[in-house]
Amino acid sequence: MTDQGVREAADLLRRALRAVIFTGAGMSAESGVPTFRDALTGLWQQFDAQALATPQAFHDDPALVWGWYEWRRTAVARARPNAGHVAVAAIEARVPHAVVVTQNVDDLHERAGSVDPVHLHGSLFAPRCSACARPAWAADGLGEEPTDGRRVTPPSCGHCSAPIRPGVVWFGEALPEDALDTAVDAASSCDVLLTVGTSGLVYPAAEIPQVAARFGAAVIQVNPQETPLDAVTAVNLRGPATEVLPALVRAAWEADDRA
Ligand code: BJW
Ligand code: ZN
Repeated sequence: MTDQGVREAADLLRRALRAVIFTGAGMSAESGVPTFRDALTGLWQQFDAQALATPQAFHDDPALVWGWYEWRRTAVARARPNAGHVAVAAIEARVPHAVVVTQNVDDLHERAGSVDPVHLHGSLFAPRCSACARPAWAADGLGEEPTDGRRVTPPSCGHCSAPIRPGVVWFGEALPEDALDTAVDAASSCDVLLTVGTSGLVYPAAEIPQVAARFGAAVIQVNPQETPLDAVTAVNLRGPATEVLPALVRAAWEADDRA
């Protein structure tokens, strides 16, 4: 991250009437929530995505999949929003029309004060029936919370008795239509799209910054690593979210507040 890059990005944000803040797993990494594809620490380095994050996996071994997601849900419940989440909420509060679009299944944006973030890949906190799709959280209870990745038999739907499944989007599944429509609409009409902590490898979510660029928005990227989104990025801020985002907020607005 360079001072000039931060100043350029801050100018773009300060002038924006409409902004999209598009986030991925790197946003929550410094809260202790692992990313998927980082070398060494990424979930897909340690766990087999095909055996855990597909409809077939849940069909074949519901207790393995449910137990793994309960372990992750418990870990997220113990995590706290970081300074990056707080800065995102501050940007959202400053830009007249701002929307947070996240691929994350945690609730750290909400807990940092973001208003109604769009969850493209669902939520760890919204389980539903695998057959009739009725929400299951309050109605069916969840039993004990495991502290590791052991197998846990999922609860049964109070309405049709089918197993309850995690409310996340697995590989090969369609994204929630409302969420994707809202994200595409916002991306196609924004002045600035700020992408934070995503590898930009998973579709259709990775199209969101590309749509914004195609419709003339300036794309700002916050990521310590290069990504395929570099191709559509106007300002690249290479660094961790907890350092770059607060610096961006300070440069965009806090100097004005002191004047
Ligand atoms: C930091 C940082 C710090 C680290 N600060 N940054 C071939 C080509 C194109 C597409 C396909 C293909 N083969 C299959 C597909 C489709 C597939 C796909 O895209 N696969 C690709 C992997 C190739 N997509 C799907 O299947 C989607 N559905 C679909 O296409 O449906 C079609 C359909 C239509 C109609 C009817 C039916 C079907 C669904 C995708 C669902 C993705 N689900 C997951 C799991 C969610 C549940 C769970 O949590 O378990 O979503 S996979 C995982 O990846 C998760 C994430 O949301 C998603 C994106 O990952 P993200 O957030 O980018 O994380 P990482 O780890 O990849 O990157 C982290 C970044 O952070 C890195 O860049 C770091 O450098 C950075 N970082 N520390 C800032 N401190
Ligand atoms: Zn049901």
